[in-house]
Parts: sequence; C-alpha cells; structure tokens
Amino acid sequence: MTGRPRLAFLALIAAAVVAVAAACTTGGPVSSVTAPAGPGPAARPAGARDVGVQLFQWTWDAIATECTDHLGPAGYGWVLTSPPQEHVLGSQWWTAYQPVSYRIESRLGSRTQFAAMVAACHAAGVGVVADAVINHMTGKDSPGTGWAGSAYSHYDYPGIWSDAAGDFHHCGVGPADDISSYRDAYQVQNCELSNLADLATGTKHVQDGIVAYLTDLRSLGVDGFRIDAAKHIPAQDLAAIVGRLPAGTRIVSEVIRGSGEPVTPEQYTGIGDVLEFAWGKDVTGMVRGGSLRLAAGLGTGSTYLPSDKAWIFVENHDTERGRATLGYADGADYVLANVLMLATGYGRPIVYSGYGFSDRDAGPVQDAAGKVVDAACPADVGPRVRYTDGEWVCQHRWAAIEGMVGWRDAVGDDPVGDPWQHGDAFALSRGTRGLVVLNGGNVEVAAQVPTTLSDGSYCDVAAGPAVEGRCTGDAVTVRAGLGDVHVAPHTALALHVGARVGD
Ligand code: LM2
Ligand code: CA
Repeated sequence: MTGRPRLAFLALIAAAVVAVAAACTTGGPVSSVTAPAGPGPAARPAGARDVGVQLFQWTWDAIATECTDHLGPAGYGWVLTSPPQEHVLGSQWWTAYQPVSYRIESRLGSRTQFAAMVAACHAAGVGVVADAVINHMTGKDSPGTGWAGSAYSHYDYPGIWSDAAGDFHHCGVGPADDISSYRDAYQVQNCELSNLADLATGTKHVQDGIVAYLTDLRSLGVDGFRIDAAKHIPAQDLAAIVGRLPAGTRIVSEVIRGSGEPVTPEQYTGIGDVLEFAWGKDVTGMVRGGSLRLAAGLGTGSTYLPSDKAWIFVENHDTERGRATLGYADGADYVLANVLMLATGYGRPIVYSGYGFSDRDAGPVQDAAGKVVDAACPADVGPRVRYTDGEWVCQHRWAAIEGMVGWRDAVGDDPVGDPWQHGDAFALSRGTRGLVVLNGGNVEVAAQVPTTLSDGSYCDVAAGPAVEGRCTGDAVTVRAGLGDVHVAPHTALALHVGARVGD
C-alpha cells in the first residue's frame, strides 16, 4: 500500500481549508462557516483520514451540519454526495440520475447551500466528492421541465445539447438504441443505458460542456468526482475530459466489474481511482459463510484493482436495492463486514448511509414542493435490522463503525501484521498502533491475543469512541504483548494507540 495518494488528498483538503479561510476574510459566499468541533486535520496522523461516507440523498444543509458535528470529529476524510445538478421531476430517488441541465439546483438544495456545505465540510477537515452524471441526460420520451424550470425533451436541452448539433449517440441497435449486450464494448459505450440519452462524449462540443460543468463544481470547492456510469464512457473520452480539469481533482470511476465483459475497471486506472465492486460482493459471501479470516485477506491476490487505485464498500445505493450485498437488515454480519472494511489495508473504504425503504424506487421524505427534508438520525442510533420507510439509518454513526473510523485514523498507513486465529475468532493488527479482534462464532471468545501495542489499558472503540480518556464500552488490558480480550458472539473489539484509558 502506498501512502502518497492519501497525503496528496490531505494536502488538497488543507489547501481547501486555507482557501475557505481566505474567502471568509474577503466576505465570500461562505460566511456561515462554523469552527471545527473536533481536532483539525493537522492534529491527525499524516496520511490517515482516508475513509469516505456516502450520505445518500442527504440535503446540502444536512451534510454541512453532519460534517461539523460528526464526520470531522469522528475522523471521516471525505463525503460522497448525491448528484447536485438539475434533474427531472418525480418523487423517486433516481430522478437525480437524469440531468436536465448543469445548474446546481436540485431538490437537495441550491447552489448557495451547496457551496456553504463544501465550506463547512472543509472547515471540519472533511473533503467533498460529488456524484457526476455525465454519460447521459434524461430517459423520458415525452418533453418536460426540470427541477429548476429548464424545459427539455429527450434529445434537446436548450442552450446545452441537441441532436441537431450531434451531441448524442444513436448506436443503431434495436428499435430504441438500448444496450442489449454487455459483451459488446461498442454497445456498452454508444447505446443507451435504460433509455437514457447517451452523450457523444468523443466530440469537442460535448467535452467542452462537461468540462465546464465539472470546473464550475470545482470553483465551489468540490475536491473530486465519482464518475457515474464511467463504464459507459470510453476511457479515452473520460481521460480527455479529466485532463482538462484543475490539477489535483480527485476522480473515482464507477466501472462495475462483470465477468466476461470487455470493458474493465483496469482500463480506467490511468484516469484516477476506480470503485472495486468485487470487494463488497466477495466480503458478503465470506461473512455469510463465516470465513472472516478469508475476508480479511481480500485484495491481496491479483484479481482486484491495485490497492492504491481501489475504493471499496460493503454496499452502495444500487447494491442495497439489488440486495446483492450485506445491508442493515443483515444485522451483526453487516457490522462485521464494515469492521473488516475499515481494518483492511486494501483500498480506501466508503461507508454507506441510507434510509429505510420497502419500495426500491421510493425517494427520501420530501415536503409538499418535492424538496427533500433534511436528514435527522434516530435518537436510538442503531444498529437495528428494521427501519421504517424513509427513516434515516445513519450507519456512519453506529458505534462500531464510527469507532473503527477513529481506529483507522489512528493506525494510518501502518502495515497489516500476521493474522491470529482461535476457533471462530480472528485478529488483525496494523503495525504497533492498532488491533482488531472479530468473533464470527456463536459463543463468547475469551483469549490472550498477541499484539504489538505497548502495555496499558485501552478502550474497546468498537463499542464507541473514547471521550477524553474515558471508554464508551469496556477497557482491555495489554500486558507483555498480550491483550486480554472478551469478545461477544458476532461482534468485534478494537484497540488503538489513540484511545488509551486516562490519556
Ligand atoms: C448508475 N451508475 O452507473 C447509478 O449508480 C444508478 O443508480 C443509475 O440508475 C444509473 N447508473 C444511471 O445513472 C438509476 C436507477 C434506475 C433509473 C436510472 C435513471 O437505478 O432505475 O432508471 O437511475 O433515473 C429509471 C427507471 C427505468 C427507466 C429510466 C429512464 O427505473 O425503468 O428506463 O429511469 O426513464 C426506461
Ligand atoms: Ca455512453
């Protein structure tokens, strides 16, 4: 694992914080910046803070508050937002994936709110990655009006794109130009994904428009982009677009690995980082099958993207709806998968945070005008296996997950040590700074686990973070290289140098 990309990202956030400070003194649009609630980025070990959180369908105002009050203090490095551009009307969550224009006006908030959110997150030491929908426009066959009032039809977006200007692909496959085979690279990149008007991303005009949109978001302070549907954009087109963005723009391409498919995640590593979908899929099978130790080794083989290019996740908004990966309804297994993700040395982790739903299409709670209501985490923060429709799950605040984010922050780039196994229990260490013990079995494990942590008393941060030297959960004693641990069935225990009792 290399530390350099993390350091670069950290430097980027630091630069952004300085830029925000400058904007404040000159009376810029970010006057409502609040001071960070926790220690600033400088107080943290260099190279850490690589954990992201996808706050799916959270409004800009709600993200701003969360950055200040929770994400920064907990040690999250960056937040992934839902798409910020104008979109089609409708109550479903996926309206965000049908752009009507590149105005930063959506039911998640206005341009001003978006800029204020970025500023607040930066002030809390949290970077911002926006979901960029640039492969396509709408999938509506009849004309309509977007969220911000822009008129459009399927292949005509006044002032932006039109068929007359040659801005759309028409691949000539089937009656509707839809992708029918993922084994055909031409179709995947030139036909339509679910009827969504496919932009001719190879043309200069289209590239100019997309560069203008992404550059505009960068001017609002955004650090980087998740490139939605990157698999459907030829890598050379995406490279041409990204090559024109301001230096330091963070890119993570969404290229879903599919067996036998000609378009692969590896083809996009020259452009930036790439989401490694195989990790979440594989961890799901291994945790369900009780193979925690195997799961901890994921990524050490050669079938995944190189570690320094890969971003991993247990689930995202699509896999959650496809039920292909573990989710909150899986209870303890889901928590263990998240602990493994945060403990591993492979890739960069993204924690997912969504809302309860019984209908796959159901959007988040909206007011009478269709604006999304600000997220509020339940008083009883979880984990639970049941959430009512629209209730915010707030996985990122669950004790074991939040505690492990702090753990990862503390262990930084320390290497993964030799694994230890004892029945259904399994331990993983990171250098001399952290130890995690997972119990995948049905009985409590009581054991003396070898550790390179120095002698002392440590808080089990999997039960929640340490606050001013006091533990939320139990304290664990380390003496002569052995940790005296008791781990309940299907739970984890985590110790690190930054959470010693009394410090
Ligand atoms: C993605 N990544 O590549 C997003 O992560 C995924 O959530 C998006 O699909 C997809 N690509 C397009 O950006 C979602 C959702 C679809 C939805 C589309 C477009 O999963 O169900 O499609 O957004 O809003 C919907 C309808 C579909 C219809 C389409 C066009 O479900 O039946 O197709 O709109 O009107 C005729
Ligand atoms: Ca395409």
